[in-house]
Amino acid sequence: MKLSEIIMSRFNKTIKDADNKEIYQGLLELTHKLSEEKVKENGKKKIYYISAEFLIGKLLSNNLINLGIYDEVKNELSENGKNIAEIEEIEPEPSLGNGGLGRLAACFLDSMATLGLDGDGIGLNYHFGLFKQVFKNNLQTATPDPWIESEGWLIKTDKTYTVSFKGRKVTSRMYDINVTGYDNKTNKLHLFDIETIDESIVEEGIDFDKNEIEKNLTLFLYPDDSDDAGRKLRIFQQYFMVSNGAQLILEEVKAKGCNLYDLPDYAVIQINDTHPTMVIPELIRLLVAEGIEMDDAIDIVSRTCAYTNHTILAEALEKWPVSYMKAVVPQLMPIIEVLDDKVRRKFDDEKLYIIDRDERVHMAHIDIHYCFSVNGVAKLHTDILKETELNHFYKIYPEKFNNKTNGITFRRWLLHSNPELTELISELIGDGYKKDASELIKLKKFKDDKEVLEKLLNIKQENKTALKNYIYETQKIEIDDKSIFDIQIKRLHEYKRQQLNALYIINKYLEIKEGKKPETPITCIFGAKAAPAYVIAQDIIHLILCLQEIINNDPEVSPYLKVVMIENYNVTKAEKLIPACDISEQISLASKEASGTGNMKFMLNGAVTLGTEDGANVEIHQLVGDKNIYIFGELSDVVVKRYAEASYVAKDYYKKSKKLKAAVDFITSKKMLEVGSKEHLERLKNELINKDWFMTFPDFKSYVKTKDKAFEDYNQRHKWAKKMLINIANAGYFSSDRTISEYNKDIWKLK
Ligand code: 26V
Repeated sequence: MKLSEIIMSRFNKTIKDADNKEIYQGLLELTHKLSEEKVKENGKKKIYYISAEFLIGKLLSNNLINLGIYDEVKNELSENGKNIAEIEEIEPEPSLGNGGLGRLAACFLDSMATLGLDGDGIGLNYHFGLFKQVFKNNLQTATPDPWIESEGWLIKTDKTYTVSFKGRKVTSRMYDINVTGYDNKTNKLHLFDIETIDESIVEEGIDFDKNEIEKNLTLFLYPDDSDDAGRKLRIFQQYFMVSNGAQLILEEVKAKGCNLYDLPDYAVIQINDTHPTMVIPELIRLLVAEGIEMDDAIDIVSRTCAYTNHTILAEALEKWPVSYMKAVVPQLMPIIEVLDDKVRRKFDDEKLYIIDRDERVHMAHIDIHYCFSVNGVAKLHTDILKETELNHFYKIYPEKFNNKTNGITFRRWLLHSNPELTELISELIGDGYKKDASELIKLKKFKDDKEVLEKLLNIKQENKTALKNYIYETQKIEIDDKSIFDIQIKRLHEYKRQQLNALYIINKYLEIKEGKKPETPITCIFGAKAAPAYVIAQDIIHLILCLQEIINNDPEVSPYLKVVMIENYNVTKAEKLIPACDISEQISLASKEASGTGNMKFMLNGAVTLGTEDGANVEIHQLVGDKNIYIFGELSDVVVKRYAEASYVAKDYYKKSKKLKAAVDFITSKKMLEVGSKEHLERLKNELINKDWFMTFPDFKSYVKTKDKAFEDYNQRHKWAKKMLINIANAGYFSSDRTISEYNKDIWKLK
């Protein structure tokens, strides 16, 4: 089947005469057909990856690459005067995730299909995704982010299930998205939806009536949970996801002839963070309904489910009040009580209980007691789980704990997003690295090859120019493509410390004002969405937007320093930002970033990391060595100790350091108040001086020093290019193919 034939039969036109939209639809049809031909199952056991988020990004190019027809299609289009990049623009990006957790799930699906594993995703079909970020008056506002079109990647299936909540039943419908592996099979991402959804109930911004479950259940990912109705809605969503998932899984294994006692031989369920935890009691409930004894059902499910922890932040570990559970899913409570009772009979340590004395259900505790595997997502993170956060669990179940350092799919984050670099690498070491990423290490032999280093610098420069143009087109901000591109793109959260980066920028601004100019101009780029109800995160965005306005419009400073806050940061924008980056900001407070995956994407694209010894930065540091990374800040054991002793007093640092004080005071300076809101800026400043919970002040000095050193080193272009090359050469370890092979070898054990 050829594209020209599809377009002729659909529109009665040649490619030349068809418009971009028609070509896009033709490509959709072609891709659907080719990927559907590769749907197959290899064995009896399947891995089901259940996740509230799947941040899949646009799929067209990725699918064409994985199906091996990208170049052919691109050439055919260009012979007919069409540009594939313009056609890619037509595709809407689904915002079915928040950050790393959701993007990881998408990379994992790609790797499972690429490795030929039978592995399907199970999630929800949110009509408006997370939200679309729009800046107004230097503040973030949120609007719906629709992505579902009459023709797109979603395939409506004929599968429907009944899901019961207290006092009501709803009917679901399963939609599928094909997940094409690279030169391999096709798997499925199953997204469940409700038949009675009503998009029209969304009013101002992203507000809607939270009580009308039949109409609102799959409108948004992470609906506002600042009130009771919002929190209950999250439980409705989670149960809807897992109940559909559990029914699908049981149906599939039965169709394969599974006796339900043998479920673990047919299915393994990976629980991605705690959002899908209710799959455990739900499956137990369904097995009991099939006539299996409760104790046996618990045993079967415990041998089927595995749990991944993605954070040590206490506020992110879900604890649902028993009263909410009873109000939404009363059928699960008796089972959860049995699960808790078993724990209480075995252990007399309260910290291990599932239901605590405040009558809250600790979702992670259900996972740890009733899964056969518990994994962290980077070496340091798993060590902290074992030694500190989950130490009391590790002591009783040492055999369950294991590490699986995260990874990224190189198909999207190199082949698709950086074709020029891909071509250079292939020219130097052949194509083998596309299937076996560890081959990238072969690049090391070019570390002193001037010609290769020159080519690397040229590719980076081209990508920077492309980004400069993109930023101008989309946000009308002019930047200098000869400046250093320093980039921090990730969810907005205090622990990730965008505020530390902002303090550096203020410090640099004040220095330039005093006449101390950087040798090479600097462009500081941010991209981040903040949860609408997260007040301090909103204030930090406000700070960055105000700095953008002040600095970019200051004729004295702007030739040397610019600030850009990318609006509505998403996967598509990341694909343009990452290949253009010189310095990758990974500056979380040590111990708090479980892994990070942006750090890996930047490294693979030849950016040099400026970071703390946190998450996977530690592993990057080990691989590239001291000379090829900029490390600063307190170490995680110091941080953990400070929290334990509650010994940190922000004000002491503020009083002691003149530079720090000047930077913090600038937040509420006259200049800032001219462009910003007093309420937001004062609140942020007070928060920093009186609390600074994520300890930016103790790291300020070493951050400034290390960052300045990086900017200085950047000027030695060949030395810098060597750092770039060594980063790329060592990135192979962070392929999600490696991560998924480890999951399979140690946890899933599919043949
Ligand atoms: C969730 C929430 C939700 C409620 C508001 C506060 C809050 C704070 C943090 C989180 C984190 C949820 C878990 C998560 O997204 N973890 C990320 O997982 C990535 C993939 O493993 C990992 O690379 C990131 O380091 C980790 O933050």
